[in-house]
Amino acid sequence: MRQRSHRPPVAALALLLLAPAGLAQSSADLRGFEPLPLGAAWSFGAAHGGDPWTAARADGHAPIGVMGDHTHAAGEWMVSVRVMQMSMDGLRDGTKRIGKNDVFAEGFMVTPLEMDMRMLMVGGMYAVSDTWTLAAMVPFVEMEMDHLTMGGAEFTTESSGLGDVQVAGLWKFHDANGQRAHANLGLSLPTGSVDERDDTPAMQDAKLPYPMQIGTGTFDLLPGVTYLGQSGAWSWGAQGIARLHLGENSEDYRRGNRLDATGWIARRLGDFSTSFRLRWGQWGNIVGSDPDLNPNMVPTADPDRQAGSRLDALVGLNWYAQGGVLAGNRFAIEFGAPVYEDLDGPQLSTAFLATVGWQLAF
Ligand SMILES: [Cu+2]
Repeated sequence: MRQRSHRPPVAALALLLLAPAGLAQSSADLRGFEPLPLGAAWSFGAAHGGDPWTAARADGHAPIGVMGDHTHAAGEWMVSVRVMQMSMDGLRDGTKRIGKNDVFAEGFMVTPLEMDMRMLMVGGMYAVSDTWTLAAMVPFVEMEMDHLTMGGAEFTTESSGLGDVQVAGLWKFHDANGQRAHANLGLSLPTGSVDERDDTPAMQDAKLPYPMQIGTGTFDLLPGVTYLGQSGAWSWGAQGIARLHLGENSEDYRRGNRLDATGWIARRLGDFSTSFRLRWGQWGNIVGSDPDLNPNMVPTADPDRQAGSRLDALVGLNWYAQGGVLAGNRFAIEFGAPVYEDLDGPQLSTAFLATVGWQLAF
């Protein structure tokens, strides 16, 4: 059902700017088990005389699912590799679970059943100065979606290839008293395909619906802000990033803008650290439509059934090797699942998310 229009990008940007304030508030709730002066750290420039923020600890990088979370010292390089998996299973309309027969009852001939997305993300960072770090990320994406037709036949479609390459400038504008903040000025390039095809029972080499396309097909602005703090064995951070799609792609549409806001807290334990993170994402419907897709066939082909919002809870483990041949290498894993999901459905519901990664600065 199209019950609601999602918020416009202006509201998204306002939310983005409020994200760090929102974390500050939720952090106050954590003070019950926080033995360190976390609360005192929240006002920028507060003169509590803490040590400067440092990346040289296991929790000196954010949970591995967060991108563009830190800047580097002038002249420093970093390479990273991440493998991410997102699995969707079953259907939802609004916040309610629905069954496959509910999709057929709405007049669709086909319903999606489940979907897996895997991504290999290769990243590079270079700090041209202590305030400016440049970053690039190159994703390789692989997706598969299982379907059921009204007649009872199951089939799977697949797509894979180079995704949208991202470049970014990270501008550190605050660094004092164990706290840092930087602006994320990112740009996504339309290097990923928006013309993925596969065979379906209805048609050979059919255009795949929107969620199975690898790229956005548009240049996308990724403005954001990141805040980091450390005190004793604890660290925390928050990041808000919008994704604003510019223009229209070669298939006559552009994806709905999206906002991601996340906040985390981490505890250092020697060369290891553990983290807990919440991530809020919301995204709009597609503007325009791909003329090759029939929106009455399957909900994934309907430009007005793509919007949604989701809150994920994730736990992470980081290891920053300090000795031996692996000295300086970081290994990290993060795993999570939605705790809230509201979809302009019928849409596939997210079951879990996982990221495994390696990072090395030199
Ligand atoms: Cu880095």
